[in-house]
Amino acid sequence: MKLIMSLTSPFARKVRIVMAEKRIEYEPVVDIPWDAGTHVPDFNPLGKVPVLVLDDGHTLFDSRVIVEYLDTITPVSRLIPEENRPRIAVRRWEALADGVADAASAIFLERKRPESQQSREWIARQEQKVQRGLEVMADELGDKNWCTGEFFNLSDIAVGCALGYLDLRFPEIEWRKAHPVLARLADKLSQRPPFKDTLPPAL
Ligand code: GSF
Repeated sequence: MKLIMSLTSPFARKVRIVMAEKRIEYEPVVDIPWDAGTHVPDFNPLGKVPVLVLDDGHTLFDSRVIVEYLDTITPVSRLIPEENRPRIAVRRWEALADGVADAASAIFLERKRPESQQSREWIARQEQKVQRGLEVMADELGDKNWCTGEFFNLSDIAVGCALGYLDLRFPEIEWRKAHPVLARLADKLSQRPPFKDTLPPAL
């Protein structure tokens, strides 16, 4: 199996952590979607990473579909509950975390444009999504050990990747100070080897 990825993508990191937690072997293929010679569109018409390329050539995207597939191919470390209500709760956490990462990624992209072409309104709109998302994450985590309660699962991986992406791209957003419960979770996650081994390279 090949994972087409970038070292900074929070969505690719989520997949890489799932693979490590479930002991799934894969070949990483770094391909930056914005590079002139990228081959990402040949594997994903949406031109986004991550993309999982199976041994028979079949491709899977986006990261949510990839992690759902990975959780089904081996019983090692189940990360998505099978029962309906707990499963939906985990997927909703993943949607919230991925949405924060999406909004942060949109700000990062907008800031790559020439200053005169950047939309203040657009950036402000995305910043509000990030802030509201962080508030809801902190509120719903509360003093629980993990996002959905007593067990570590995909929701914690998704939240950890979104928070790590904010650290990478927006150190000025002091989410640890604003939300100590998120800082506690992030510190616990950062001790896990899959998180240590996928830390984005310091820019
Ligand atoms: C989002 C992937 C994505 O935005 C998923 O896999 O969950 N819903 C998708 N990837 C970015 C890189 S990064 O911000 O993670 C990407 O590949 N952008 C290239 C582009 O052309 O937007």
